[in-house]
Parts: sequence; structure tokens; C-alpha cells
Amino acid sequence: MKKFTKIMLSTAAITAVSAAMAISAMAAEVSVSGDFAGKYDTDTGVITLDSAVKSTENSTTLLVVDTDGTVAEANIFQIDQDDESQGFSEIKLDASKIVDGTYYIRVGGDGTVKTASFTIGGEPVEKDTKTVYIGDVDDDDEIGVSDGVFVARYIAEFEENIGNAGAEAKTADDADFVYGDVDDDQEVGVSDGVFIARYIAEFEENIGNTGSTIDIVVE
Ligand SMILES: [Ca+2]
Ligand SMILES: [Ca+2]
Repeated sequence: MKKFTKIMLSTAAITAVSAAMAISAMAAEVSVSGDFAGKYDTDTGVITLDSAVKSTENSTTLLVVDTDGTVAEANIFQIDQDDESQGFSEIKLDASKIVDGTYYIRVGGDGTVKTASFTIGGEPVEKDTKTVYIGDVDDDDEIGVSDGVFVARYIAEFEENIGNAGAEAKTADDADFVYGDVDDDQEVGVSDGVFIARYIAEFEENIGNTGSTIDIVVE
């Protein structure tokens, strides 16, 4: 005898996660991976499994979504009893209640347990950034002689009067940034000094990125 019972329970377990955590605004789709694959759409709250996990004649398969791998009534999102044609492949969460964190999807009940997980966010979305001019190492928002001097002193391994030359930071896109590096090789070397000097002399070629702006994350 076949049953087609599907029970959708509340999202209480998810909402219990600290509301202080930021709701992620990152990529609209997050991949689900583990014993099975799928994706989670952060906009719609729909989890789609690539291959449905099918029940057998005498088993019950549970879909449990939780944040620490435990199974409890409150985090059983779907009970699929022998829906042989579909198994289940899609489930909808309340996207507005999902906060950053790692979620585990556990499918079992027929003697085996399969687990997959997905992670939303992981770090604050809102970062303080400031716009800097590439090559500006004395932090006066322009490229001038002192920047060239500071970079030259940094290259000569002076430790004073070098401004920010050689200091590392992250860009708003999470790329590495080194103050004074205008040829984008992640270090400050002679070519950076030459490019900055050429920029000051108003050359328009062979100046690297000197004078361009970039958004830097403020620690
Ligand atoms: Ca400057
Ligand atoms: Ca460089």
C-alpha cells in the first residue's frame, strides 16, 4: 500500500538561530554538496536536489534541515513516505528567516543516512570601505612626489618615511592589495617606483595602475 504523505513543518528550528546574524546578500544560488548535490536559492528559499533520493517500498525518508546535524521533530521539513515516482527533490524554506551559517540536509530512514550541506555567507556582508588612489602611499588622495619618494625609500628598505608603502589590505572584492603596488604583482618593486615617477611626469603610458582608484576594506 502506498502512502503519499508529505508533512511540512514549521521553520522554528531555523528561526531560532540568532537573529543578530546578518542575512546574506551574496550569490543568489549556493551549492549543496555532500552525499548528494543540489542548490539553494537564497532569493526564493528553494532547495533543489540534483537527484531525488527515493524511498523504498517499506521506508520513510526524512528531509531534515538544521544547523548542527542533529535531527529533531522541529527541523524535519519533509517526510516522504514511499513516493516512488518523485522521491523528493525540492523543498522550500522561508528565505527571509535564513541567516548566515552552514545547514545540513540529512536524508534517511531506510537504513542509510545521506548528508549534504550548504553554507550561506560566513562573514559580514557590510564592510566599511574607502576609495584609494593606487600609488598614493602618503594618504593625501593624490599622486605626488612624496609618493614616489616614499616608494623609493621602501624599495631601499627604509622603515621610516615610507607612508603606507608595502602595507597589505583587502579590496572590496576580497582581492589582495598592497599599497604602492601599481603594476599589480602584489609587491612593491622598482617598476612601481618608475611607473609612479612617470605618472608624476604626466606620462600616460607605462604607468601601470597609478592614479586609478580602488575600494579598500577598512579594518
Ligand atoms: Ca599621495
Ligand atoms: Ca609591484
